Amino acid sequence: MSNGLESIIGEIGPIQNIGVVGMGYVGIPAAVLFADAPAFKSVRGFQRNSPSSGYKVAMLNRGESPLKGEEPGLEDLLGKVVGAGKFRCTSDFSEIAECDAVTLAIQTPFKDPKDLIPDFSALIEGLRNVGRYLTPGTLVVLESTVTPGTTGGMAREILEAESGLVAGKDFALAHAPERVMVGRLLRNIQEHDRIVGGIDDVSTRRAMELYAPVLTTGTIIPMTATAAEVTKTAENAFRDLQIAAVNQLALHCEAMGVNVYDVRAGIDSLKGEGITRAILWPGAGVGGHCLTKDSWHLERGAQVLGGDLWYPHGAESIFGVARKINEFMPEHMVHLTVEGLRRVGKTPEGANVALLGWAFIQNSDDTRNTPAEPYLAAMEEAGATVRVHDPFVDEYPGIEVSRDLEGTLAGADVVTIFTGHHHYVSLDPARVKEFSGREHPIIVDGRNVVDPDAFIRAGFIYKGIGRGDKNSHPVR
Ligand code: SAJ
Repeated sequence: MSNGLESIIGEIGPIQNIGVVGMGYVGIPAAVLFADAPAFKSVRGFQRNSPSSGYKVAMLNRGESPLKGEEPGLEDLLGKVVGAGKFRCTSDFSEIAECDAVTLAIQTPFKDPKDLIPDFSALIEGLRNVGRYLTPGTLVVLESTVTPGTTGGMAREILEAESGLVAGKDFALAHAPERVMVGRLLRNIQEHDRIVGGIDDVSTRRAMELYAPVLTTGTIIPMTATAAEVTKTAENAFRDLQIAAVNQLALHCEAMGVNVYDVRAGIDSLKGEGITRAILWPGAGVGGHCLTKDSWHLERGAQVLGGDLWYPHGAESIFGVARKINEFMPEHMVHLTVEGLRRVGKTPEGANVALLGWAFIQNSDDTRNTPAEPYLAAMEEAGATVRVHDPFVDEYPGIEVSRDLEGTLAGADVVTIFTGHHHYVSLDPARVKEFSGREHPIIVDGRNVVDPDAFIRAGFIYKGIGRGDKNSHPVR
């Protein structure tokens, strides 16, 4: 089947012109790195001209990045490749016909984790737009995280139906999952090893040709498309599991009156001899676009590809249970808040809560699936007034996010820290108390960023995730 494709690709020659569909946290850094590689002639960024994100086309063509958080090197590199005429953004998908390789970096959220139903609507639209203008010999790569079986299944079917071409015979198809984190997007693409999985060997080799020029210390790890899909979903499911394990430990440490961070340091000290006790950090919850859904993609893949499973799976699998524990942590933050208020004879009813940190991860503007949202909803449900502060986040649907820390702290009965932004590490208890105006304000630390003793000395009621050693301190 591949010889035909091999000869078509041989006639086209080395990959010169690339298309990247989806100008977001994954697509933008990938596109500028392809454009900066001497091996490639031109890169087009494809972005739908939608009300919510159409503005990105003009912004990118001015050499400006629409991503707000701190992204070292991205703005400069974007300016460079736009200035050199190697990168251009467009909403005209007919230009796909001029590309030798096209990557898709489009969100793949879950519609209903309970029934394991993903929302592939945006991905399907992207695949249709590519399929409509696909030409023989083109390589198509899915960078989005997908349910195992999607590349060789749904994606292939849509591309073939739209193009009239056959995958593996007329065009190449592969999965090369993104492995980026906000705050270090460029570095992650260059330095992490790249998993590349084609639906056949010719597709794998063509995809390796695409990614090799953008890697610095990273190397390419070739495998099948399905193995690549499992690798990506599983590496996030494992991370979620590791976080759930330390969150469970933190809950136990609170119950036993122990400091989880002492325990963590102790466990973490067992190193060397190939021993890795990779223990992560407990906290107020797990957010973002990845860990909150990739376990469900993995579980769905096992069911779709595996048929009738006789062993614990889905919500009963260890990955399902881990999701449950990590989703519980914002609820536990509510519990700590109510406990703190009870210590000064108050209830949430009528209480003022200053919620610090709306982004799902420190020093970023990324608010996807922020664990702060269920906390806010529960506190408001209980009759509290919640004001939100975040130094990076401009706006969020239905929530007023303020950059005015003092204004947010004014009159607060409770100060709750949800994100470990560096701004909160230097919170001064005396100043915070001054703004709160309460004799015994409550501080609930969901990321272990403040010094409990300093706040307790200043008359605060302190509550912290995993701080069993401090959570019942005498009131000063
Ligand atoms: N978190 C903890 N404790 C920890 C680490 C993280 O509570 O020890 C929380 C964070 O606060 C955040 C959430 O988990 O709310 C996710 O944090 P993250 O550091 O995992 O950030 P992501 O989701 O952007 O990045 C993950 C990474 N996956 C792995 O490391 C296996 C990244 O490499 C992936 O590229 C990314 O998912 C993705 O896009 O899939």
